Amino acid sequence: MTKQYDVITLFPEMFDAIADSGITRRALDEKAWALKCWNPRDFTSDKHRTVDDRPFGGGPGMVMKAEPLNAAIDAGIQRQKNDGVDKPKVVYLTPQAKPITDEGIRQLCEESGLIFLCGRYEGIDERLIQSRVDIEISIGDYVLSGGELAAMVLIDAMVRLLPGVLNTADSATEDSFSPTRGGLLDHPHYTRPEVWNGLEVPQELMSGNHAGIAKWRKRVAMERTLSRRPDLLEAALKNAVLDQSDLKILSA
Ligand code: 6GU
Repeated sequence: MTKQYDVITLFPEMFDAIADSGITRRALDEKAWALKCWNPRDFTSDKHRTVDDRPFGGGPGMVMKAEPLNAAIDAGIQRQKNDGVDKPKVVYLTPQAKPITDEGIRQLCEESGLIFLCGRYEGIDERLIQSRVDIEISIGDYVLSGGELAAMVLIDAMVRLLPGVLNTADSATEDSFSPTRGGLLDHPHYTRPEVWNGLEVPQELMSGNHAGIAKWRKRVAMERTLSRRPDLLEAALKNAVLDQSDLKILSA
């Protein structure tokens, strides 16, 4: 069924980036997912529509006030209820969390509905997080100006895994990190012309020998993983998705 995603954000127009282009747009048209943004500014009651205030204890920057976010979350939960999602989890995007992995994306993808809470400024009043947030997620060890890009990263990564979103030709089962690829990085890709800028396509790919091509791709994927992400190769061996006979391909 249609995945329901609501987003609490001061910048709803940023989400046009995933709603209006590419695979995520097509999947939205096909109702693989639905998106509704809520602006906490629309849940204020003062003349200036204030969403932030100075931090208790002093210090630089501003903090997002709890109440406008609280009311916006309620609106998202109510909308999901109307569309058949009973208790959507609230996800807070923050660099103060554990960075998500492919496995985390696949778990999140199982939820029928999610509410993404995007912070700006120095952060959000901790009591709102304590009271309303179920999951905190980071997308890596660097700091973004707000949670919006991180929420879009998560939504993009999830939507492409939904059944029927990618055609068989560009199936997600062959992506880097996919468990069906044994936790290896993807192999390189080539298309016409056969020679470009003086560079030839590897002969193995031109042979028409499907077993030979598969073997070449696996070897190059393993070499790439060894040189760029030895940590992934080690994990693949530990999880027994690769074994010593696979390693022999590397030295061959
Ligand atoms: Cl989820 N939010 C922000 N603001 N910065 C980040 C992040 C999230 N993940 C990595 N950096």
